[in-house]
Amino acid sequence: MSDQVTLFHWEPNANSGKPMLALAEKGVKFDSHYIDMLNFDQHKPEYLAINPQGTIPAMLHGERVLTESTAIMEYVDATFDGPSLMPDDPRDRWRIRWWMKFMDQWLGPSFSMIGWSFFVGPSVRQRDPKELEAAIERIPLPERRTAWRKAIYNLFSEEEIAESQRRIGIGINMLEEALSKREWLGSNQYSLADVNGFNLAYALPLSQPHLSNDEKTPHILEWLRRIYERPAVKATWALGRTDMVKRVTILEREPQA
Ligand SMILES: N[C@@H](CCC(=O)N[C@@H](CS)C(=O)NCC(=O)O)C(=O)O
Repeated sequence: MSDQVTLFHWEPNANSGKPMLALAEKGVKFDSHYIDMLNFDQHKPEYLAINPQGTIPAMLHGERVLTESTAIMEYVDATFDGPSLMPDDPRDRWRIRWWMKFMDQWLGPSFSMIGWSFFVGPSVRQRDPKELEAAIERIPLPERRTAWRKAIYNLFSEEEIAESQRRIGIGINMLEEALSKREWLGSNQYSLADVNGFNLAYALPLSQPHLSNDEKTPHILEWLRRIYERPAVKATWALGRTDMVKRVTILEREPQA
């Protein structure tokens, strides 16, 4: 089997950023294919031939096709040399998987709803309505079709947004508490939980300044800044193209006087 790694990804953010950063942390060279999500590249036949669900990311390793961002990260960590992103201790592994499940299933969708409502929708809304409708019709998964419709036509209800905000508030408190007990999120070493968490939370001080700031959540801020300083993060975020990911520079430390 060829060892070639190809990653189809959008911005280093949420789901795409997870395997991008895991590969960078392991020092794995990969062929990067930027899928412009705002141009609906993920629903074009050439990409559907790789992932018929029309979602990103997807990774090719030789002949293998891998989907699901968190599962791809675990594959990357287990397959390639380089620093381990999963400790050996079963309790640490449990905690890391606990956090990843919590983020992927419960907290992440709330961040996503806010992001789609404030960034994705407004980024495409002004395009030709007929083209947009045709683009929506081409989306393979009904739930993604619904998400696009809500984003484009601004149909997220006040209740939905309020519920997402509520969950983000709870998630921030949980992160702050966990990070006040140990240096990293899931164990005493930097792990997949931190990679996952950074992708979700890197812009918190900008997107939720009233809930996450140096006074209210000092441990979260220090954790984000420490991760931001890693060379793998710098290399990964340099692959971003939109203003959304440029927000990461909020984590730059103030120069010491
Ligand atoms: N559970 C999947 C979710 C993948 C997913 O929904 N990705 C979003 C981007 S963050 C996507 O592909 N959206 C494209 C679309 O909805 O058209 C994973 O973690 O890989």
